[in-house]
Amino acid sequence: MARAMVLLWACCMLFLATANADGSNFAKGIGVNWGSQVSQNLPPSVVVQLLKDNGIGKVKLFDSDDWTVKAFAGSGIEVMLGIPNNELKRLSDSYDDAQDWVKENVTAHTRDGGVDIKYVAVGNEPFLTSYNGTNTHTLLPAMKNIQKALDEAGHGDKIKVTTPQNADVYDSGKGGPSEGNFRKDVRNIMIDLVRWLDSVNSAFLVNIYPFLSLYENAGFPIDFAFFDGGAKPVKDKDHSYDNMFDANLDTLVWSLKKAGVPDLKIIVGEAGWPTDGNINANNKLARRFYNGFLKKLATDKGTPLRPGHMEVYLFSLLDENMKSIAPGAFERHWGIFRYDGKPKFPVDFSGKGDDDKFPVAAKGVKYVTSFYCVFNKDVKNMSLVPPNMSYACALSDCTALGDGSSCSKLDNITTISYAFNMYFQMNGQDVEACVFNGLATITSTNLSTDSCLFPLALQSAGTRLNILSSITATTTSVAAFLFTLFALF
Ligand SMILES: *[C@@H]1O[C@H](CO)[C@@H](O)[C@H](O)[C@H]1NC(C)=O
Ligand SMILES: *[C@@H]1O[C@H](CO)[C@@H](O)[C@H](O)[C@H]1NC(C)=O
Ligand SMILES: *[C@@H]1O[C@H](CO)[C@@H](O)[C@H](O)[C@H]1NC(C)=O
Ligand SMILES: *[C@@H]1O[C@H](CO)[C@@H](O)[C@H](O)[C@H]1NC(C)=O
Ligand SMILES: *[C@@H]1O[C@H](CO)[C@@H](O)[C@H](O)[C@H]1NC(C)=O
Ligand SMILES: CC(=O)N[C@H]1CO[C@H](CO)[C@@H](O)[C@@H]1O
Repeated sequence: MARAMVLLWACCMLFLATANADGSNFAKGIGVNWGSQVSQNLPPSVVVQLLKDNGIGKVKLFDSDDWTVKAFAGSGIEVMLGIPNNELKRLSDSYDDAQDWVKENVTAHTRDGGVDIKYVAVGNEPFLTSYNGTNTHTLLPAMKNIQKALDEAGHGDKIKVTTPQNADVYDSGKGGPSEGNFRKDVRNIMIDLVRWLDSVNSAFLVNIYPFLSLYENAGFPIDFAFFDGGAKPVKDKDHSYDNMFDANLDTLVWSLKKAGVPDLKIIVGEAGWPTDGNINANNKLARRFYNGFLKKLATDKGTPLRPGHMEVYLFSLLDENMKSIAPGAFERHWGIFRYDGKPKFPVDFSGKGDDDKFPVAAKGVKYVTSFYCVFNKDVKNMSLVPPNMSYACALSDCTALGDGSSCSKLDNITTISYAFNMYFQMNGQDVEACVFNGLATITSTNLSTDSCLFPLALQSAGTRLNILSSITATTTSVAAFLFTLFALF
């Protein structure tokens, strides 16, 4: 009997090994998030090719921008469309609007050979406590309206509505996953929501971040954030957890059980590791996270309570230099690839665990000319520097200058140049953006160091965001962040 078990086990392992023999099937099942809060976008056609070159088969978007979505037609890449939180009220109030949304953003793309859409993600982490309940009563009605409109347009069998939730919608208490339950202030609505998802055969989409647990808790055992052992296991009933991801996902499984939908499908909407803007955000730890995670996913081992294949969207494809940094400076550095589609560290998307393999870089990326905006060395009176640097950083991205970040070791003068240059590049090298009362000048000299990149702007046909309007929302946190920088002067 024991021998039979061993044989059976050996045969399964062999099967797994063959199934992943070339890795391409595994990578096809992997998804990535592609956000667009950037000063200049990579063209969608370049991104589609980047995904294909790396064998990645799924993408999750945060909106349904027509220019972006149509680039995926005929690509073989499955697309999850997004609806931003600020659309929830409109779509919950008006079924007509939901119908129009489906017509314009789904039906228009799904003709034969069109875009392969399987999910519409309604809202993005709409129940974060920081939203003060703004979306509590609009989310589910908006989801129902969109699903009904999908059904009536004949897409309902193939395309399902879901909603990406931050893992903070459930807590585990002290006793581990089995004490899991939805957060008190949203419990009733979450129960309605998951029962509805179950009734329409959709899935629960959850974002899980071991990095944030480490960032928020000084005492968090760092090895527990990764997948290569070394952490003291957490015991819970019959199970033992040696990594935070599994424990967190099983906390959700318990919460679903308690809500009466133990078998509701779970998809991981976001999981990843940032590379800059914090002492624990760097290429080395990101590489450790992704390689451990992808190897684990490729075994189809799952978690103790949800063994088997797991559908996952990595966060994120590219850095986003205009994301809000209210949660932390690392927010703009989640990309597996840099802003320009160059890989940052080795990642083996085939899940075979080849720890030295770099992903394929984006092809055909066009930069503006090789000019940089730097501090003007003729300036003797430094008193005007801090307010101008503050201005430059508030309206661009200086997150790489903070403590423990990639550009924190620059000398004082190069630090000023870094700030001026970011403002200049994020404004598409507009000469007006390199004046600063005569404190700055344009040069062709590249001041980058081994660890600190002075980026060049991308040539972009589609600068979709207005820098000024979107930055005002983050000025307070930028000011707090700059306060540290100005200790320099
Ligand atoms: C389709 O999606 C886009 C981008 O998310 C949005 O701006 C637009 O309002 C949507 N169309 C309709 C008719 O709602
Ligand atoms: C939530 O409430 C806090 C405190 O009252 C406030 O500072 C914050 O701006 C509110 N956030 C939103 C999104 O309304
Ligand atoms: C530097 O400039 C400031 C502001 O223009 C001025 O008040 C200050 O006197 C100047 N310092 C010197 C040494 O010139
Ligand atoms: C600037 O220098 C850095 C570091 O040496 C290098 O990686 C980067 O490609 C250079 N930029 C350009 C435009 O040559
Ligand atoms: C650079 O800043 C440090 C404080 O962080 C200060 O001690 C030093 O004098 C500054 N150097 C120059 C050249 O201003
Ligand atoms: C572009 C910019 O912010 N320039 C400022 C530089 O600092 C001086 C003194 O504070 C301001 O007058 C400029 O507006």
